[in-house]
Amino acid sequence: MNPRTSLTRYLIEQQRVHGRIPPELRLLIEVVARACKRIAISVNKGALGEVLGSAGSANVQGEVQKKLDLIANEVLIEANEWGGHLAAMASEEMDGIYAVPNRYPQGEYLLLFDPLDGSSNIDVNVSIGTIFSVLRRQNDDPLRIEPVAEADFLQAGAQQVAAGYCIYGPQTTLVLTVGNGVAMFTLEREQGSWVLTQDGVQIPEDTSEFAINMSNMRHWDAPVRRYIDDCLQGREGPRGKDFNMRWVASMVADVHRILSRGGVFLYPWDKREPHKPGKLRLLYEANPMGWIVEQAGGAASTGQQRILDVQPHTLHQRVSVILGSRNEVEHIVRCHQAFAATA
Ligand code: P6P
Repeated sequence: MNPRTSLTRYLIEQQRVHGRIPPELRLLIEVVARACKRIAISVNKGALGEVLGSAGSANVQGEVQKKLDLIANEVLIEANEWGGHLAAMASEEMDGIYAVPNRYPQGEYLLLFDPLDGSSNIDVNVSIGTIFSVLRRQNDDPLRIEPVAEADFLQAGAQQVAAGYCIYGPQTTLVLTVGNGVAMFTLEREQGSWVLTQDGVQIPEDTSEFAINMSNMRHWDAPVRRYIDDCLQGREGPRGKDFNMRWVASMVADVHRILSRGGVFLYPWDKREPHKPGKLRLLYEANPMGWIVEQAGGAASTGQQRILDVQPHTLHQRVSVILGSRNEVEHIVRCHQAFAATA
C-alpha cells in the first residue's frame, strides 16, 4: 500500500522538488494547519465544550460574535505570534492589524484569516470553517526597521503566496494551494495527522448547480436576476437544462462542494446596502477562495473584473463574488456585460 502522503511531505516536495515555497513559508503553513487542528477540537466538542452561543460582543463589522469566533481567533493568533515566520496578522474579527511583538522572531509574511466562517451555522451543527491567506511583505527594507502597517496588507489577491481553508464538517479537511494546484488533506483523528486525500483538484468547467441566497432576489441587480430567472426556467428556458440549487450559508461548505463536483457560488451586490459592493470580505474570503478556485481550473469574478485583480483600499473591504465552474462564471460575466452595454 502506498505510504500515505502527509502535509509535511507535500510541503517539503513543494519546497524542494518544485521550488514553489521557501522553508519559512512551509513552516508558516504547518503552524496554521496545527492551529486548525486545535480549532477542530473545540468545534467538535459543541455543547460539551461550552463553546456554543454568542460571546456577547460584536466584531468590527458590527456582527454578533459567537464564542467559537473568539476561540478560533485566539488560537490562530497564539499559534502564529511565536511562529517566527510572520511580520503581522489581520483577522476578519479584529479591527486593524496584529504586528508580531518585536521581542518575538519576525518574518516576512503577512497572514490574513477569517477564523471561523459561517458562524450562523455553529449552533445548528452545520459545517463551518477557517479561511486563510498569506502575502509577502512588500518591504525592501533589509533591516525591516519600518514597522508593519495596514497598507502592507492592501495587496491584490494575485499577490498571495499561499491560501487555504479548513472545513469542520463530517470530515475535517484542509484545502491548500501554494500556486501549484489544489490539494486536500483529511485529518486522521487518532494520530492527529493531515493525510493527502486528493491532489490536483479540478472543478468541472460546466455545471447545472448554483448557490445563492434566494431570499435576496428582490434586492439583486438586473444581470443576476436575469441569470437566476433563466436557470429557474429549466430545460424549456434559454439555458436548455434544469438547474439544482444549494445554499449552506457557509462559504467554506459551498466552495468545498464546488471543488468536489462543480457549481457556481454567487454573493452579488444588492440594494440593501447600495454603498457596499457586496457582503463578503475581499481579503479574508474572496481572495483566498478565488485563488483556490482558479488553481482548480475555475474562475472568480466580481461580475465586472477578476477578483484577484481588485486593488484593496481598506482592510475590511467587501466585494461582489461569483466563483466556480469556469464556463458558468464566464456566462454570468457576459450577462453583466450585456446589461452594462445597454445601460
Ligand atoms: P447569508 C457567513 O456569514 C458568510 O460570510 C459566508 O460564509 C456565507 O456564504 C454568507 O456569509 C451567508 O450569508 O446572508 O446567506 O446569511
